Amino acid sequence: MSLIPDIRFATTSDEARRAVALGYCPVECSFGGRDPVVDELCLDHHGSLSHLEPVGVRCLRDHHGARADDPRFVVTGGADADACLAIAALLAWVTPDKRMRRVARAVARMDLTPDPIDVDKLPGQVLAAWLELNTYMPRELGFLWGALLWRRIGGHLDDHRWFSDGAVERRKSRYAAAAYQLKYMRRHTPELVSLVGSDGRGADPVVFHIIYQHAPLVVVLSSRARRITVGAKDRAAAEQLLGPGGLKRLWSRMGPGWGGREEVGGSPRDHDADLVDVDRAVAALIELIDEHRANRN
Ligand SMILES: [Mn+2]
Repeated sequence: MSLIPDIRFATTSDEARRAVALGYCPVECSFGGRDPVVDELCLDHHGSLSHLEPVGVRCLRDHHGARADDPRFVVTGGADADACLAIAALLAWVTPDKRMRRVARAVARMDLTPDPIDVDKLPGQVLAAWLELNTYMPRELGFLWGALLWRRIGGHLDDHRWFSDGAVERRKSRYAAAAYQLKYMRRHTPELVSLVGSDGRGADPVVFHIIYQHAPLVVVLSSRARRITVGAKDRAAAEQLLGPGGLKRLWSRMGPGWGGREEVGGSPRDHDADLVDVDRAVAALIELIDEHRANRN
């Protein structure tokens, strides 16, 4: 017997803080440039907390079942694999065994850098299945669905064929769809392309995998998640094109809430990104490339 969680979606940090004061557990509640809203579990890894690991892997290891008796959460932004796994682990909806911990580490890696190869190597194709079956429904529904998916999939690591066969087939067709999306790719410089996909799944790791065969720097708008991801093929490529710090130079130029690592990151979680943001990121990258080139000469 388990309770249906009470998930609140906050659109401002004040709203999130009010929920926390009532006892709701904040999971990845970052708003723009301000410090993330956290409680004693400290479940964020953005802004001033970017030194911490992603939240899913920490909840499974350190806080398993911590909110099983009080299933109230406050969230914001998109319902990604990391945030939803954190909620599922806090509810003890997944078992913290060796294989699930391995899945959680892969979720963490994927949260920090798109890596489609790892997804396919995981036990039972569970992360691949989660990514295929997640809906990214808006607001609290997305998080509820995502956490339920982890519960269903995570509880069936031994008996996974019912979903993994379907997931593998869908992934294959997604590679084909991603290749097709290249016709929407715009080239800005020899090193930089952008992609605003037709079906709104632009930020699919599969897409990055394919794009890096064409250019080392990419700006992608996922209209489904309403977020921009800026990626470099690897850290060396980012620093060669943009200078020491790589894309960190871009985050500071784009303004509050933009952030990430040297080779990958993107737009604020609480902001619905659009084409204007894509153009701004592209313009800033071209400037940075030119500046770094001028400095070297
Ligand atoms: Mn995360």
